[in-house]
Amino acid sequence: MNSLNSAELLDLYQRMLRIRRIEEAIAERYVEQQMRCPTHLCIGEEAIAVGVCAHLTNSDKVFSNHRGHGHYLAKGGSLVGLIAELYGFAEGCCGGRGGSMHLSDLSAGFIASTPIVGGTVPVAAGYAWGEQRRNSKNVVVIFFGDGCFEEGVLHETMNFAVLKQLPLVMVCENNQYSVMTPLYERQPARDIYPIAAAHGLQAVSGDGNKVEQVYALAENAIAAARNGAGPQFLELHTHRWPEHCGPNEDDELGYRFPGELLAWKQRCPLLHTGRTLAEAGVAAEALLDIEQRIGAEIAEAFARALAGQPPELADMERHLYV
Ligand SMILES: Cc1ncc(C[n+]2csc(CCOP(=O)(O)OP(=O)(O)O)c2C)c(N)n1
Ligand SMILES: [Mg+2]
Repeated sequence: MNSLNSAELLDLYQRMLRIRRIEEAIAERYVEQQMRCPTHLCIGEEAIAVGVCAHLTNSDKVFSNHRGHGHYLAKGGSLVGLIAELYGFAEGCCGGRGGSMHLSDLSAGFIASTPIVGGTVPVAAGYAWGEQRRNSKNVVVIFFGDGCFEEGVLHETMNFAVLKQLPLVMVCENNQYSVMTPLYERQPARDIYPIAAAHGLQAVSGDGNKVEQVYALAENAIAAARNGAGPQFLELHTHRWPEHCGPNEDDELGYRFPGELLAWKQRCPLLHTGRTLAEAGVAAEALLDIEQRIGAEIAEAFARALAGQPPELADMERHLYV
């Protein structure tokens, strides 16, 4: 179980399960057509957000992309703030103006997510430069996908981050797909992380569905970035279960190999960690108890969020620069 004891692993399990159940609840409610923003769920990929963010303090910073709910929750973002944001209510973390793909919660150190692929990457590097210039010891983490690795700005950012030895941890969630196009139709057959290493980042890869592996790799990377060793790169292999955008599964569309989704479901991060916990002697009741507490928390969060209101028309020009 690496350096994690059962209590620590149980805590990571609880965090992953919470994200899974929240995403499932969003999917269930999404079909009611009251959440009017495009929504990219991270079901199947929870271990990465949790294993990385477990090492971050409140003053460390996270940037994310279109698939950001898990990153936001793992960094300590408000659940009611997230749900209200999806409904477009003023109580949302962005005042109901952002929706699923534009989350921000400065009090949680979750600076921004945006759906422009690669859009937050240079901003995260700029933020890391600011932290460095302030001698803050804070680390900035940027989450992005394998598709984002094809954006020129990602490579410009890696170059600059190495030049300045920024306290930046770049986390590539390699789920093998950009929308419906598989990696092998977009990139030559090779790993991604050696290209980051060629830019001069310290780069490693691992199984993004094994939270203990993510935790161990992230522990090293975050400590190194914090201690002035320069930017770090993690390529973590995983798979998204639902359709690219929306609440459903889409395996019938046939862009995955037959059986591919099923094979990834058998590699479910929760199943894996649940098994490890059982082997370590953690009682099934402990997991059931967690399940019940999460269920109650989500029900209450939806009730609180749904009591919200859309932003006032009179506030329309607030938060604008000009
Ligand atoms: C610059 C840009 N190009 C294209 C798109 C359309 N788009 C939205 S998400 C996405 C897939 C990104 O894939 P990846 O980075 O691997 O993230 P994943 O969805 O797999 O988590 C694309 C192409 C976009 N939003 N921005
Ligand atoms: Mg992808």
